[in-house]
Amino acid sequence: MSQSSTGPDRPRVAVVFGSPSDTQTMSKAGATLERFGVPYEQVSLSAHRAPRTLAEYVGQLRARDISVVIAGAGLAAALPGAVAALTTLPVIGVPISGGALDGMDSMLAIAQMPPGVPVATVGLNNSTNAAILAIQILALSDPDLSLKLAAFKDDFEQAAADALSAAADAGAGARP
Ligand code: C2R
Repeated sequence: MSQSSTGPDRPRVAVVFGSPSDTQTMSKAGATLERFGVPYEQVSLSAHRAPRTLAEYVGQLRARDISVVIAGAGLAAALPGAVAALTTLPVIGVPISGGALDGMDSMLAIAQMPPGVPVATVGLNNSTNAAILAIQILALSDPDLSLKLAAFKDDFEQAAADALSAAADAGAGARP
């Protein structure tokens, strides 16, 4: 298990992934959490390879005031489901591409959880969306984060409006 966390504040989100080889894909979650000023920790820990260590780690999350777990894994991705089996915290799963089936295996393994043990599954390699969803969950009881999310969504509207008016200007300029 390798573990790191950001800054002096207590982490609110745990970003867990099955192998150090997943680090690059999962780093977008960390970058997004940092952008919103959400402290997090990052842990490489496999359910298949180290089940007892995983159980011990997950068992302590709630007492450590972690609120959401983001879990990424490729291939026969047991990790997100195993985390969800071990905690009542919300778990967001990130399927990771690679291997003979290029992520179809991990996508189905993470999404197709049995009733009673949900894992909120985002798109293949989309750890950015996992972080946004984690932030949306935290924002339910954090007005500052809620404001930051509203500004983030407004940026999309502004970019679309800017693109529309640029296209209209270019069209007007092209007329004879
Ligand atoms: P290695 O590169 O370490 O061989 O891992 C990892 O998430 C990674 O994408 C290859 C792939 O195996 C995945 N893995 C899992 C689990 N442990 C490792 N899906 C697990 O416990 O679910």
